[in-house]
Formats: sequence, structure tokens, C-alpha cells
Amino acid sequence: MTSRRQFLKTLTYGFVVTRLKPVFAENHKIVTYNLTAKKSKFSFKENFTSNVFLYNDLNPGPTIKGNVGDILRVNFKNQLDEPTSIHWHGIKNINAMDGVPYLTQDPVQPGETFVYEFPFNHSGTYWYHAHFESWKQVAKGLYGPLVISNPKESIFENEIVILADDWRLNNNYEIDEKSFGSLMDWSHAGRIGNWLTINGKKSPKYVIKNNALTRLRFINASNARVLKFGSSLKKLQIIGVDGMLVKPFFQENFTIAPGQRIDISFVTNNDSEVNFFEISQKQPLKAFKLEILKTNQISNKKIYDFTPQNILPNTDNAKVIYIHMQGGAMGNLTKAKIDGIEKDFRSLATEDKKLWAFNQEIGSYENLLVKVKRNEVIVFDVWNDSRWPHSMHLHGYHFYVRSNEFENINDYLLRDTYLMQPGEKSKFIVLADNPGKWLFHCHMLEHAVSGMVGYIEVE
Ligand SMILES: [Cu+2]
Repeated sequence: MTSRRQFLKTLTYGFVVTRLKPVFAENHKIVTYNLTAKKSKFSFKENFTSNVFLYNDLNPGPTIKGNVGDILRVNFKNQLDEPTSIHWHGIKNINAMDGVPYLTQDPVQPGETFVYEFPFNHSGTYWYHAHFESWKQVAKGLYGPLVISNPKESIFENEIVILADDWRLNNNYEIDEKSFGSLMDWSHAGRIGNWLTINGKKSPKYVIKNNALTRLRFINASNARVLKFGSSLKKLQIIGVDGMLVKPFFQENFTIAPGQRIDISFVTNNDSEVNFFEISQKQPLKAFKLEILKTNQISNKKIYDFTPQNILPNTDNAKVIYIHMQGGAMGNLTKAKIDGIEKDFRSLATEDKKLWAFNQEIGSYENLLVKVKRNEVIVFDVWNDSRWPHSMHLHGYHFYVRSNEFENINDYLLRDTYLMQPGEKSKFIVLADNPGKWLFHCHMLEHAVSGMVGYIEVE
């Protein structure tokens, strides 16, 4: 392990010197942020205070913003009592900056600093979050929005990030720490919460301009809850999925799984307010309200339209990898391999706390799924052979998937996180043009820690 870690360290360092430097041409603006992970306090409800982990004492962490072509530099400091790291979710990143402990960097130890530095090569709605024991650190609040703008697309007069989280609080409105590591959660849907926040608040209100083209950037930062949003508008125009602009389509409401992002657009009319609801449960929850400021302004930007120039990679000579997902409660995983030893499901659950497998093998950050040459095409042939939905995330890439997630679209979308229903079979198509070791895992964070994880290596 030491030698491998030493090797990784050398690799990281080598990358910075040999690969990053040329990108740092003088015409690139460097956008600098200081982020500190700390133990902090937060009040979910008046007169109550909870212990949390936050970046810069903010819930959510600061919105990191920049333009395509900028270089992001984050001076990160770990003031927690435990190691951590930051993953930049959805970014086609330099591998050494991807933030996966042991795979792409050493964990950042308490008191240590780490500089994350990478170019913004594509625009869109992203987020950053802790990737060390993320089932705990994300649940305690270590995340924030990341918005990359393309000045050519700056036609929106109202733009709001809507970061949603599903917290599990106890009777004192504190984070329920007793249930961290619950085998019940890990083997079922994951850590499902009981307190929905939007940008850290309970049903907040935002004031926006009337008669103006509006863009909302939704992010689901929940550990495990698949959220569904509806509104008082008749239809919502979906314009972006996981940061990538799509040919706009309409939905009455939309589903957003852990890790995913959805961008919507509409023109505010003469209503005085627009209400959004979270409608995944029988009882809809008030999510947030947009109060519309009356102005005399007449907008000429009434319609948003766009056609992406995506090219589906040719899969004739693709490397196909089969991913048979099994495990969890009420599943059909009777035995699986862990560290090369085959064990029955009961022993795996009770002795190792492992519950999920790819191809009858319990996954980990050391589980290599496939190694390919640069610019090969990979087809992930994935089968969710379990009784639970899974929000499958690939680091460092967007993949093409023929999406069943929206009622009104059955076409290829570019996603970095795809919600697979129980029994669903799907294919994720990727042109492997970004070298490095890239994690592939379920973003229900309790499923990832208990085995639903592996990585691909692109030479
Ligand atoms: Cu899962």
C-alpha cells in the first residue's frame, strides 16, 4: 500500500508539473477560492442548534463560479478531526484533481492543506462534495454548488441555484448521528431523511424579476432520496441535464436522483408568485417560492432554444463491460467475492458490512472494472438486478444513455449520473478520451460504501 500511495503521490506531482503548466497560458483567468472544512453549528429550526460539518461555516458551502476557459484554484484546508477530500462532481477533470482518496490522491489529513487546480473546459451546473466517508461527511453538510457559465449563453435575467438536501434529524433538530452506519439503511434505500432544505433553508423565498427569462439550477445533494419537483406552473421546460444543455423539452414535473442536476427555464408572467413542491411522497412538501417583482420591463427573450451538437460514439469496436448489479435486502445475491474470498451473503453483511456487488464481487476503490486505451469506446452494459433504484455515477466523464427517466423523452442524453430502476437494463456509452482512474459507483452513498463501487482505468 505504501509503495502504491507513494507512486500516486509521485504521479500527482508529475501531473501538476508536466500536464497542468501548459494549460496555464496567460490568457486564462485564475479564479481563486479558499475552502476550509470544519466542525460547525447550524440551526435547522429556530431555538435549536446542530453539530454539522461545513465548508467555510456555510450551509451549503460557497457557490463556486467561473466562466468556461477559466482555471479554478481552490486552497483547501482540512480543519476536521478526520481525513477528507473534495470531489468535483460532473467535471471532466484532470485525474489527480478528482478527489478520490487512495485512487487519485492521498486523503487530506487533519490540519493539512491541498490545492485543487483545474481548467473549466465545459459550462453547466455541478457541485462539489467530500469523498472520504461521504455517507457521513456529505450527510453532515460537506458540499456546495459549482456553476460554470458560458458568456455566449448568458441570456437569463433570473438565475438561481436550487440545492436540495434531505437531512435526517432527531427530535432535537440535530443531525441524527446515532443512525450513521445503520445496516438497515445500507441494505435498503440508503439514508432517507426527514427534513428537506433548499439552499440550507426550509421553504425559502426568492424574489425575481417579472417578464424575464429565468433559469433554475437544481442539484440533489441528498445521500439517498430520489426527489421529485413539481410547481404551480403548468409545464416546466427542461434545458439542462447534469450540466449539459439539451434540446429543451417539457415536463409537468421531474425526478432528480442523488448527485444529479436538472436545469429548467421559464418566463415569469403576471402571477405574483410561483410555488415549487417536492412531490415524491403522498404528501407534497413546500419546497420554495419565487416572488415576482412587478416591473414595466418587456422581455424580448421569450423563448429559450438550443440544439446540442453531440455525436454518439460509434460502438462497432467498443469494449463492452458487463455490470451485473446485485445485493441489498430482498435481493438474489447469495454469495460474492471479497478480497478474492467467496463468502455467503449473511457473513458479508454481518462480518464485513458489505451488501452490494458488481458481477458477484464486492466493490471497493481498488476494484478495477476495465482497463482501456485512450480514445477507445466503452459500453457499460448495466443490469440493476436488485429490488432498489440506484443512481449510477461515473467520474471524469459524461456518458450517453438512452434515458427512461423522463416521460417525454426516449432518446440519448449525456449524463454523469443515471437513475436505474429495479430490474432495468441500460447501456452507458463513453468515449474514453480522458486518461486516469475514474470511479464508477452508486450515488446512494450507503450503497457505495457497502460494495457498489469500482473504477475504470484509461491509459
Ligand atoms: Cu444504489
